[in-house]
Amino acid sequence: MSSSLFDPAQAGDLQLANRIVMAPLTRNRSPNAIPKPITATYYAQRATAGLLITEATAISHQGQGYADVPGLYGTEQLDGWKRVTQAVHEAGGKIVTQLWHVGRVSHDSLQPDGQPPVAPSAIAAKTKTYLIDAQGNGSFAPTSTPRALDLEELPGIVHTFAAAARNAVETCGFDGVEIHAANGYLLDQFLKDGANQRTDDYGGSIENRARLLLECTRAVVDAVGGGKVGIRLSPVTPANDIVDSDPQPLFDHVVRQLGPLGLAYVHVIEGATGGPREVEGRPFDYEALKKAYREAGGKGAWMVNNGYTRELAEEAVKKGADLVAFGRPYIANPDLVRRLKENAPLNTPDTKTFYGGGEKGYTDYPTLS
Ligand code: 8OZ
Repeated sequence: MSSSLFDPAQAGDLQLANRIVMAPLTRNRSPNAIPKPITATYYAQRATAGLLITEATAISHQGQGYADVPGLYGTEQLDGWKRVTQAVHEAGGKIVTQLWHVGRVSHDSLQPDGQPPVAPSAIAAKTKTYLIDAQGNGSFAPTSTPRALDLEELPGIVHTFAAAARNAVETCGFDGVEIHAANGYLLDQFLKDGANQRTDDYGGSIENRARLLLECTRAVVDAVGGGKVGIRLSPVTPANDIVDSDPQPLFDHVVRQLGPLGLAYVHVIEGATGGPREVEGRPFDYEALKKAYREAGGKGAWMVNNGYTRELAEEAVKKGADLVAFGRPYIANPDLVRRLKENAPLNTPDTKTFYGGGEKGYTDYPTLS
């Protein structure tokens, strides 16, 4: 018998009550990178999801690329996250945090000592970041030109991913972590030849471009155990000005290497993040990707994401997806699981309150009575 969206599922060590996942969603409500009590309320309100994935969370100050996003380093930041995991667990939910290094998608003003952001190569992304001024007004600004990381700096990046994972699980009480290797951020920049023009062991061939991602993933697995680790990939998204000339063999290689690591799940953004599920000029075979992962011994849950409706999600699960992540619907519908189950109408998210602000558009969306 095929499964339904509302059936329980296993993802590595994580036993999930259903197959509906809250996708990571950046909300810019954590000044000084510290999650506030209201953030605990926000996630706890959504705890009926099979799994909550937090908004992307910087593994270090250097890994930060937007105003008021949270971090996974420093006592106050970790204390803030402890409040969140406690609230979610009290509400009966499961929560992992997303480990984030933005690479070049940042601004000098957000970096330690106002230095340029770091990247595989000194190529600026034609994209914008989000800044908040001293008066609290938010605005979008072009990202700064990065400097290329020295070869000697890369072990430090690997170490920082692992340290953040340990902080997340051991100190904050998260059920696991998700490595953000999507959407044109640092690990995706190393993967794709539009951003990586290195001539050392981390550039050129597919094996070389995948090296940093795989080293970081293995280090995170060593730190917290593979059954608590997921990874997010976006083979063809144009988000943050990222492109690869030949993504299929690149990502087939990546998942083949991930296969033996015993991961909890692989989270795949199909198409353009938050946009069309097909990207013109960038065809991709996601079934082949899944097959490559399974053939390499990958037993993790296969999580799909991007523009899923109730109908599309049910169909995906029938066809063998294990988990379906919902983004925007989760902003506006804390009780999304119930609404999908009852086929009830969904609240419409207010785009003006996506990034920054307080309770409005965050913790004040109504549930069904
Ligand atoms: C929207 C705004 C800022 C960041 C991503 C972390 O695309 C993000 C993000 C999304 O993965």
